[in-house]
Amino acid sequence: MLAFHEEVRHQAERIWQAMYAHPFLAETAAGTISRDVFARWMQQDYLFVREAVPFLAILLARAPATLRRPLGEALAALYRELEVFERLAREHHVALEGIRMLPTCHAYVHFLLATAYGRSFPEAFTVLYAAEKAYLDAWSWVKQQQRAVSPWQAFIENWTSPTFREYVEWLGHTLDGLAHGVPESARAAMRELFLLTAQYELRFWDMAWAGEHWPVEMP
Ligand code: MP5
Repeated sequence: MLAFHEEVRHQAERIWQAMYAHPFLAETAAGTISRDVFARWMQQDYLFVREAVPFLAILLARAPATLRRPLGEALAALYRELEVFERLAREHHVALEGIRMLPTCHAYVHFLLATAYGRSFPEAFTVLYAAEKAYLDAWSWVKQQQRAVSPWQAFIENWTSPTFREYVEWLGHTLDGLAHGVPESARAAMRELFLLTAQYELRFWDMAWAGEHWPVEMP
């Protein structure tokens, strides 16, 4: 029998395959991705990670006492990650200030915050697991495929480090425990949220790759 974290990942198989087939990841691995496309991802992901701070902080405040310390450490890791963005942005002359969220980034971030505030803790935790698992797998795929060091290597290393992998494994096992303690109706809600998060992950690569616009340009 599959553990719950394996079951949710398994039901999202088609989304994962679409992610692995995404040109953004293929071109990042091949080293052919254009600077402008990569810069767009970087700007939007910087905004995403900045808002992941309140998302995680709300989860931490609602967490059972045993989960507070590891979630607190994850929160501190977000600030180290923001520093990686800031360093690479300086090195590559990418602006991180004065950037507005594109529609997908905006929707995804608000989906995170809405689940953290409005859904049960196990449901919100599922969203955290899905987002982290998607990044671990996407960047691990890039790392496996790459044949030469990338100018963006620090990002590849960030989400493929043994520490990050262990964190995602811990999230998966913790999710199993949470799923065990709730009724089937809540597990169904968790499965649905995993899928939705995975869909947003895929959309995020689309947004970075193709660009996106609000319907009417804003001042
Ligand atoms: C993550 C991320 C990983 N940075 N961006 C997206 C769109 N999804 C997932 O989260 P973290 O907090 O950077 O590890």
